[in-house]
Amino acid sequence: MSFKETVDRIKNLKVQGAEDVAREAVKSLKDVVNKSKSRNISGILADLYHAKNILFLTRPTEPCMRNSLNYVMHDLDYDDPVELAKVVCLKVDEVLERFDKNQRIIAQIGSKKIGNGTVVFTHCHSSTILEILKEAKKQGKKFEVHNTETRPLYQGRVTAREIAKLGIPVTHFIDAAARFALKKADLMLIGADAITTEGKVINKIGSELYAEIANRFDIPVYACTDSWKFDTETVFGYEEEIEKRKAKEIWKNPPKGVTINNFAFEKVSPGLITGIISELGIYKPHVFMQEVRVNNRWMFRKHLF
Ligand code: RUB
Repeated sequence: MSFKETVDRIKNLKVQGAEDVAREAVKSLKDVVNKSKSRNISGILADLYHAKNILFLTRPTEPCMRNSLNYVMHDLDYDDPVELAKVVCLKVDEVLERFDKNQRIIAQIGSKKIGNGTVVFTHCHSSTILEILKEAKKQGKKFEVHNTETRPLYQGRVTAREIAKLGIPVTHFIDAAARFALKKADLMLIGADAITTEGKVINKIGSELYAEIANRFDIPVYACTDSWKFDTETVFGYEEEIEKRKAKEIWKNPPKGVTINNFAFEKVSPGLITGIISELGIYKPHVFMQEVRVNNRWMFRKHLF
């Protein structure tokens, strides 16, 4: 797929979910480096940086994409253009393999929270949650899932379809019925798009509302995520931007005088989160952040920003 096609697919939400967005974005760097018309290192690097900046703007609330691109682009200190292209492609493959490996680890850890008879509540569509459910099913556990439709774009339908395909019983609720869905649940599992330095987890709009309800019913809330969702820029004062999408996703022709607010995500306060399940283990948000720092020192080099 060409770089331009990738940018369009991410912008037009043909690809969704933080990790899939990051995967596609990072893969497109291969296209950039292989098709670069520049003959020297500085020209190729300029093409790569230009591509990175375009990708950054496709979806503002996606630090996993930013971290993945930064990983490929850091320490590209080569004299030979052929060698540079080779290293970029190798690093892209490394990032993709890392995502696969980490999802398997998160699935192993997360599936331990699911037992026979557990009712899991989830919202939106997260590839990470799907891997956890798949793993629990593979282990022979008999459990069911409650999920919400996730207006306005109905990613919850994608989730329900995939869960049903796995042979796991799933009951689908409209968003406003989430209290009913949660009342009978034992566990709330959500994905994450971003985690800030204050330990806030940013996920699909509705996530904090449902976490508040879960807390009221004493239902544990776990955010399940690759550690690369951590937004290092928040350490240096940047306020994670919440993506605001087009009004027409909610209402095509609203009457004059009606303002529509279409925030795609919301911040879940750390106090509502029982734990963050990542490839590093299960930690409270503030401990998670320390673990991310220790395990990903390259991420915190200020020159990347
Ligand atoms: C998707 C969403 C998902 C996270 C995590 O929102 O909120 O829960 O991205 O997904 P959108 P994953 O559909 O707007 O991208 O676990 O696959 O990274």
